Amino acid sequence: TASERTFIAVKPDGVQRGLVGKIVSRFEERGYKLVAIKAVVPSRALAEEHYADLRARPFFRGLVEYMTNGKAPVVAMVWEGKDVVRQGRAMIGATNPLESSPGSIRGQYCVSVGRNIIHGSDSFESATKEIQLWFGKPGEVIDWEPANWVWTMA
Ligand code: YYY
Ligand code: MG
Repeated sequence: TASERTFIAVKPDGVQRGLVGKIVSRFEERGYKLVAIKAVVPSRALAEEHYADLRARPFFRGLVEYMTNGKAPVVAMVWEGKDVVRQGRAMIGATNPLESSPGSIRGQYCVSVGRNIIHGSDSFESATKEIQLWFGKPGEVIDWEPANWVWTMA
């Protein structure tokens, strides 16, 4: 599998609960490369576009409200490496934390589907769309080579 990129975001509940560092560490320690990161209170338009496929669901309004109300920012990131879209989803765990395996991020740190602390792109196509949406300005995603990359990627 060639190196690819995915969009990962710590949601406001994860930021409020002080879990940003632990989540970043998991991706770093696995061997992924951080190529973009920022704290942002998304506009309603951004949150609605991000979750556009869920527009008709009953929880949509509440989801957008909680993502955008500014009680804490979202920490938006782009991670790069082998199979990172699929591996990122596996590391995050099932949407409902009560179904997430205990070793996953949701399985370790949360219990409520409406406060499941983290987002990860569900496909290569979603990742491409989400990276453009959250980090669309030139220079926001940074190409760089970790000194130990060859030891991780060989
Ligand atoms: O990709 P993932 O976050 O695992 O789940 P989605 O089905 O894309 O739903 C996005 C988001 O919506 C989920 O992380 C929590 C929220 N949500 C909810 O509040 N209640 C549900 N029954 C399903 C999803
Ligand atoms: Mg999703």
